[in-house]
Amino acid sequence: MVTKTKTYAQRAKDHPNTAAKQLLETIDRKKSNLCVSVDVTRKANFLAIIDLVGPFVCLVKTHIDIIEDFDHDLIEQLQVLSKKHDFLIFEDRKFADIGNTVSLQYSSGVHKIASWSHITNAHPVPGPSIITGLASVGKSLGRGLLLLAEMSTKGSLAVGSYTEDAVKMARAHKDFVMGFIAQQRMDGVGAEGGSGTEEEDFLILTPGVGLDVKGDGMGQQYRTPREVIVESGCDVIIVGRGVYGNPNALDVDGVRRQAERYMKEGWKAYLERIGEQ
Ligand code: S5P
Repeated sequence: MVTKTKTYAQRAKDHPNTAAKQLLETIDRKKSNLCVSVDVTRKANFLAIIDLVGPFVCLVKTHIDIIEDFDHDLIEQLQVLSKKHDFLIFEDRKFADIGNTVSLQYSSGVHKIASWSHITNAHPVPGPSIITGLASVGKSLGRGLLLLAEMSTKGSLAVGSYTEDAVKMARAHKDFVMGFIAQQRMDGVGAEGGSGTEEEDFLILTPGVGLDVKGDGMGQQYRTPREVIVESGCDVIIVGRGVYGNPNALDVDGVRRQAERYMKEGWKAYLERIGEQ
C-alpha cells in the first residue's frame, strides 16, 4: 500500500502521466479532493453550478451528451471557468466500443471530447483495443484515461476477475491509463506474487458519495467521504446530486455550502489517511 500513505504532492512529483500529474498538483494546490458531477440538462444551469462549485473542486465531471442546448460556446465558457477556478475537466463518456469506433467518438462528432476534456473513462469490456483506440487520439494531447474497474450500483457485474483483468489491462498501458473509477484501492489486485504494486500509482476516483442519503431509488449506493478515502483508500470523491440538489430549483447558497462541506470532509479524511490528523 505504497501510495495510500503518500501525500498528493509527493505523488504528483514523480507521476509519469500528464493528466494524473496535473490532477494531483491541482488537488494539492487547492486542498480539495472533490470532483463535482454536473448532471443537468440546460446550458445555463450547467455553467451556473460550475461557477458556484469551482472554488471548491479539483475536477468537474460532465455528461456532455445530456445537455439539450449544447453549443460550442458552452465548451468555451467551460474552459474559461476551468482557468478562472483552477480545475480540470473529466467527460464521463464511458466508452465501450471497438478501438476504431471509440477513436471517432472521442475525437469527432458534435462534442469533440478529446479537444477539451483532460480526462475521460472507458469500460474495459471490449479488451485492450479500447485503450489503444482512445490513446491514438488522446495520448499526444496529454490526456488521461480511467478504466471502470468497479461500479457504485447495486448488482454491478464489474467484480472479481473482471475487476482484476481491468487492472491488468491498465498495467500494460500505464502511459495512457492514469487510474480507475472504482470503490477501493486497486494496489495488488490481480498482481501475481505482489508484482506491480511498488512502482505503479493509479488514481482511484470514486462515485457513489453522499452524506445525507444511502441511495437514490434507482440503484445508486452512497458512502461517506470517510468510508471512501480512509477505509477504502480512494483518492477523489465524486459527488453529484449531494452538491447541486434540485437543478430546477437551484439554491445558490445551498450549492456553495454543500460543495464546501464535501470539500472539507474529503480533505479531513485524506489528512486522517496520511496520518496528519
Ligand atoms: O460506478 C459509477 C460510475 C460513475 S462514473 N457510478 C456513478 O454514479 N458514476 C457517475 O457518478 C454517474 O454517471 C453520475 O454522473 C455520478 C454520480 O452522481 P450522484 O448524483 O449519484 O452523486
